[in-house]
Amino acid sequence: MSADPGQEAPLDAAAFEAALRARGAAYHIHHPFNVRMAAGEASPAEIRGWVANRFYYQTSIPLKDAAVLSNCPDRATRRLWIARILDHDGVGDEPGGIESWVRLGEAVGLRAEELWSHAHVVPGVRFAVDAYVNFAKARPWQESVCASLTELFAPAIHRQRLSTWPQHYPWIDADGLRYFRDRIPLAQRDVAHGLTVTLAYFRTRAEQQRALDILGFKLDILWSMLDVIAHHYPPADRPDRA
Ligand code: AHQ
Repeated sequence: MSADPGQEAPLDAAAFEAALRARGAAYHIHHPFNVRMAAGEASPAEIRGWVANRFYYQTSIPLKDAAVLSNCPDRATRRLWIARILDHDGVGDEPGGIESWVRLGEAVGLRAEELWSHAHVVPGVRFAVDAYVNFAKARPWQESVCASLTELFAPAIHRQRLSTWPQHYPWIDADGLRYFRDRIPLAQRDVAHGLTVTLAYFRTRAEQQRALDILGFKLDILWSMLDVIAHHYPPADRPDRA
């Protein structure tokens, strides 16, 4: 007779972390749009659509992280978390990741003002990204930290782009891929902090399930962004695809 689910013993730290990592099976590296992009089957229009829509996500990350800071009374955490904003917005002579994404946009044939206008952002992407920012505004800061743990799986997708794009998309200047290269160590640093917070905050089995559900929510955000991008930018060989 299994114990009452509400009375189940919590997972130990290793098992809890393993459960979080197992959610990687739903990461957007496995989305058909990304699989096609990594296989060299994306058209220039699809690549440009993806870059322009992801730019809305990238420029929203500092807003999301500022929302986390605004909910966090712990100075030591804020001193660590603020680096995430500076990594994207830049600081001093460092232009930051958003500028690198503008370089990526120019490398795929988009003008900087086109990116900043967000004119290409499709409604479903705006909806999904805004849901993430609003989650961070409304929920306890530890829940937003947990949501950021989709970056557990991000180094793999950045490495995939760095290894496949030059081969499949030689028309894209390699300098445009700088964001992917620079993000890998930053993602690893951020995930180390995020895991520490998450493993410490979600203690009971029910709380650990909440953490897994939060990660699932953020995985759905990334997955649904590719759903709507794929819908809006059908492959050149299937212009009729609904
Ligand atoms: O470039 C990305 C980034 O800066 C972040 C911050 C983090 C968060 O706070 O949710 N998530 C994230 C991600 C970035 N890039 C995505 C990609 O596919 O290039 C992956 C995404 C993530 O894994 O959550």
